[in-house]
Amino acid sequence: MDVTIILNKTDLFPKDEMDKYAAPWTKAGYDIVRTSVVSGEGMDTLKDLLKGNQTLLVGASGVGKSTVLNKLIHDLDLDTSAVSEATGRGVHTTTYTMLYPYHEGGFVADTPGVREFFPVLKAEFLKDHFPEFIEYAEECAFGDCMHLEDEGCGVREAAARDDIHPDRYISYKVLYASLLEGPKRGRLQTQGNMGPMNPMN
Ligand SMILES: Nc1nc2c(ncn2[C@@H]2O[C@H](COP(=O)(O)OP(=O)(O)O)[C@@H](O)[C@H]2O)c(=O)[nH]1
Ligand SMILES: [Mg+2]
Ligand SMILES: [Zn+2]
Repeated sequence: MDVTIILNKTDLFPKDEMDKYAAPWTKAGYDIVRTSVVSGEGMDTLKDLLKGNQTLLVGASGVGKSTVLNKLIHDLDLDTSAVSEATGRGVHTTTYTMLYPYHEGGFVADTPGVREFFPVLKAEFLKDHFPEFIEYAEECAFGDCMHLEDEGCGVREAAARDDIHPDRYISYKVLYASLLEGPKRGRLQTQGNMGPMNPMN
């Protein structure tokens, strides 16, 4: 599965602000595409990404997922709505996940936005989802190092030297702690069926 990070609404922010915002993922080696439905920036790149692939668009409510798809796919007319002035957050306009055929080949799914992100996975496997940690993990004193506060942790040292973006290392530790704690009530309801097969149990 290939991951591309899309930074939409570039028309609303100065470039240096976007650069600063993107820095943790740029440094981690992710592909980043900057887009704007208003200026048209990045739309051709997005089309190339969709072509022939099965794509899932994921992101917070209000970031523009449905608007972007309306622009890219002929005759598509998904509902969109302005970010709430009262809360500054997106409104959950899209309420279900739906797969649309892309006219140049492939499929793309629009998804309801998320207000909170909670991966369903065991804490011990979280490190495998931070690809830039791998080369530094080889320097950890212990093979089963979880890259927390241990002495002799290559990942922790790399973050202290800025070889790993410190924000990514902080994200890792915050996510790790929340995975140990498990989902909070209320979050559970957004996770679908948390049956006995679920790794969180
Ligand atoms: N300025 C600007 N507004 C955008 C852009 N893309 C989407 N929007 C607006 O952002 C709001 C939320 O869009 P929507 O597609 O409903 O977001 P979704 O919840 O991610 O599907 C709408 O008012 C859109 O018109 C963009 O590139 N630039
Ligand atoms: Mg939507
Ligand atoms: Zn380590």
